[in-house]
Amino acid sequence: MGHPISRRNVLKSMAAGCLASLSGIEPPQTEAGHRASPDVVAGKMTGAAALVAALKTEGVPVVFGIPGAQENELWDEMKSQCLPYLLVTHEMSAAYMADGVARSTGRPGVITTVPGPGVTNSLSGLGEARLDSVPIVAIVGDVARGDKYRPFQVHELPQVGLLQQVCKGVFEVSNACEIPNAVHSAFRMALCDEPGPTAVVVPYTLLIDTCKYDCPLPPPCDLPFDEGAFLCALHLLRRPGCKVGIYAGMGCMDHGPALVSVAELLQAPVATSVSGKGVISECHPLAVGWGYGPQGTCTAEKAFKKVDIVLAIGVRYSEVSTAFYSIPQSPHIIHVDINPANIGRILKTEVCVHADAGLFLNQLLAHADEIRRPLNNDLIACIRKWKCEDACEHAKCYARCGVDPMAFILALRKATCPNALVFVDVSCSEHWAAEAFTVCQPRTYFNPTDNQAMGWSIPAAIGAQRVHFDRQVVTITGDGCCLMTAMELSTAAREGLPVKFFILDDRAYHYMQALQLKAYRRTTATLLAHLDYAALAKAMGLEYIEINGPDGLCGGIQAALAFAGPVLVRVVTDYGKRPVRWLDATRDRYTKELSTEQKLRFMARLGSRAFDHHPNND
Ligand SMILES: Cc1ncc(C[n+]2csc(CCOP(=O)(O)OP(=O)(O)O)c2C)c(N)n1
Ligand SMILES: [Mg+2]
Repeated sequence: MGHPISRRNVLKSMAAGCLASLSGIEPPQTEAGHRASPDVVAGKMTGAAALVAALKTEGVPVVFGIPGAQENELWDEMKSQCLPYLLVTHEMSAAYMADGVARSTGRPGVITTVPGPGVTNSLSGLGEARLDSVPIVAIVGDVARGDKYRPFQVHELPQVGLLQQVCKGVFEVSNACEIPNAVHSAFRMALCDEPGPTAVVVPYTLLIDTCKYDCPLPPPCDLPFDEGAFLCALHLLRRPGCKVGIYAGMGCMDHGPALVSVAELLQAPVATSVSGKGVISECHPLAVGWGYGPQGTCTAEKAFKKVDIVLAIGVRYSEVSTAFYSIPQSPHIIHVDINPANIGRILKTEVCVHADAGLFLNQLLAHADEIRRPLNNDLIACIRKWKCEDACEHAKCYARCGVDPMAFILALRKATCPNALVFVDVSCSEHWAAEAFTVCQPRTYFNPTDNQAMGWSIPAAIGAQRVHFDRQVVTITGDGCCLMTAMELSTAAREGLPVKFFILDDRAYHYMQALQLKAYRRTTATLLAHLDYAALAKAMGLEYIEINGPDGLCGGIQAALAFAGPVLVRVVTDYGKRPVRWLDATRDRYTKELSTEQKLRFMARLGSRAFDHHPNND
């Protein structure tokens, strides 16, 4: 699948003289007459030119955002220096797009916003990146500060203070000469230790100031490795007869081969967090799927019941990943993470190792002979059997009319390439997909896990498609989520980005209904508009396909994937009474923590509504 070059894009490129750089000719000079060499910002130029040159030295593939009065100098300079940009419809989406770039490449995604509403609009996306450890760099314009400051300027909010609430670090520039180093610092901080979002705040007046620069790229950051704690972990893992289970998270994403070798050495089942899906192929005989408690796959839960030591690497035991902390306490836990603040916070942990996951795994491999276990054919046979049982469970149909969501998830997996990029939104389907969508390659399965920002998948998929022109990119999005970011469909159409947007339409927030019905025996504020999706697709400029029931399921998916451009696919969905393991586990744990008085009040309320045959729903 080639990236379509639209006439508009060609004109845009010609205007910028970009065709020359596309064809391998030297990059053009900036207006100040200076070249941005690959790893240094050098020479006399404006603050805007230096900012763009710094972004180029960082290898930024594209910047997402919306221009504004304070940012026009920057946008003009991006065009002059052929730094690709992508106009969005809302800054929240810009941050989600940058998130899609970052998760799929491992490099920071970049946005630029105006001060005030541009900043506040972007906060949901930056917040998701913060809680999910995703590197994003936000280049934020500010009103005039310092001696240029005047009261009552437009967009004069406390940008720095707002951003500090969700970013790992905010770099406030007070002199144009500081701009490239501020950008480099923001990139380093976004990537180093536990990744996350950072921001560079530049008063607009500095973009037109001129300075003489000589700012080389700083060296990559050091990786932590606590040797003493590693030796304690090694000591525990050497214990003869001890059965180990590995729980691997996003921190292992770029260390898959080492992780697999360690798992094979230890003959350890490997469970992942949701954001860790793909660190080991889920087809590997030792891979047991996501989670290892009552919330994850049944296979993982069963496999980890036999485990004495859990080796948790590059993973957090967050509320979402543990289903309200319902994950069981194992006899021994070794917890390895690049961020010491993540280690041993939720479960009783015997060995806390502050280390980079890759360094830790490679050190274990250097001690292979000390930890090697004999091939455990019994375990491998059990895992195979449990996976078959899970597959039988997933194949059950709960839908009475329309498409069963699990049937859709399984059919989508079957029809897509192993390296397809799959963006799963905050809907009931996220839990079914976490269990049943088999992921075989790293950085191919994405879900906004710990901020659970609805609507994330549509922009995130667009962002990823922008930097992976030749990959299949699909979303699994609920109709409620779609309503949050649907305007961005027009961006995909405008840019010719061939994302396949699968919208599971049940005309409701099923997730909320599932929660509310059990607790209140009625639903409140869960019914959605009956949208004309064909008209929506037409208005946005997308191809449209409708899948009404099981008969059209495979054909509809294949037709969408075969289409060269972006497609909106309405999947008429019936959730029926399909259970959600994650919800059940969360509910059980939550209920256990209620006081007796609270439990009695809940029971009394349920009892009083038990005989109400016409509940006051919605
Ligand atoms: C921004 C935001 N608002 C509200 C919520 C709470 N919430 C979580 S899932 C959900 C409903 C999702 O609806 P839909 O996309 O239709 O998926 P379905 O539940 O039907 O599977 C809501 C309201 C949230 N996570 N994020
Ligand atoms: Mg819905």
